[in-house]
Amino acid sequence: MRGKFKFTFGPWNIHEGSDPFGPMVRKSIGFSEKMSMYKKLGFDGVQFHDDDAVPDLNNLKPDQIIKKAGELKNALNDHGLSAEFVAPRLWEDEKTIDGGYTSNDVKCRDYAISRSKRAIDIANALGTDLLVLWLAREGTYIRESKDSKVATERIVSAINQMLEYDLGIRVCIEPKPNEPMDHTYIPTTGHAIALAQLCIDPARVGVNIESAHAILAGLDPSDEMGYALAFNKLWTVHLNDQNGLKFDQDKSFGSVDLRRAFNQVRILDKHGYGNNGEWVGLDVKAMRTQKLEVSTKHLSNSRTIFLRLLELSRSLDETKVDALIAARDYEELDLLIMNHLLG
Ligand code: XUL
Ligand code: MN
Repeated sequence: MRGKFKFTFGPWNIHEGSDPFGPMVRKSIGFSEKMSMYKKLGFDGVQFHDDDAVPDLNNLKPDQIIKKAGELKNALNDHGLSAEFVAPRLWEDEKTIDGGYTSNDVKCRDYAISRSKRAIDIANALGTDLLVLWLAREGTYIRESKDSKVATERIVSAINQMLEYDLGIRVCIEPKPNEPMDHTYIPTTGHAIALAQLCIDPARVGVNIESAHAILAGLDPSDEMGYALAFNKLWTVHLNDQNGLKFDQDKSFGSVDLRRAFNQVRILDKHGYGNNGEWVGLDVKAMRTQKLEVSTKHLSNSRTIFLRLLELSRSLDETKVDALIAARDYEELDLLIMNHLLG
């Protein structure tokens, strides 16, 4: 079965270019202007952090949050766009300095859970059943500051409270091994899928695999995807690229390692990704050097590369591949793939 591909990105993927060492270099673009850019760039869906959808939500009551999210839903409809997921942003507030669900302070843990419930309310108002958890600060700078068994149990308990709060919500963990933390508790797809088994309804806990995060863990993103597909748990992806073990770069898809990108497209297509409504999400950032007028090219380029790699994947002579596998001639298979990629 072939895949079916439609694309999303988040408003944070059109950004001002600030980094830890320097300020913004491009002016901010408001969300309503961004909304009008999606279709032109070839995208049909929007990924949201809770406060991308409802700014200043900490100062609003739950019913006010739902009302504002409802207004946003109407605006999305006007643009012909869907909401793919909502992710509680549990890494900026002062109450999440030491983590959200794994914070050592019970008041901060309660805040993280209540904020996650607000994110679920927003997801419902926006018409999506997907909640993404990037567990940004659920880890440590020094091992002694938290107990990893207790932390794991606290993440499970938090997810259980979300599953109980809304019997229709699906929770999608986005693993990442480090940054901002030295080590996080759910660094890989395997950790996330195993964690799902500890939850009260494992069938409603899946993964969002980000290419760069897998690479930062020293793993191959396409193998991570295949693993999640074997568990029917690949519910979304964050495609991008990453040049080795350093800060999370969110480079355009395929821009570092075309073959690695090809293999991600190939595994998704071979196993019918998208036929159950899954989206191809991008999590890419424009280079800081990019001028404002051309600061969305990383998005359209990533989509273009995905589609070009899809053509290559579909035009690969699978009979030859099978014959070389049967002959165990992987050197020739290597050359076949490289020649195919070189065109
Ligand atoms: C962080 C990251 C986040 C999530 C969304 O590395 O990838 O942008 O994807 O919360
Ligand atoms: Mn991501």
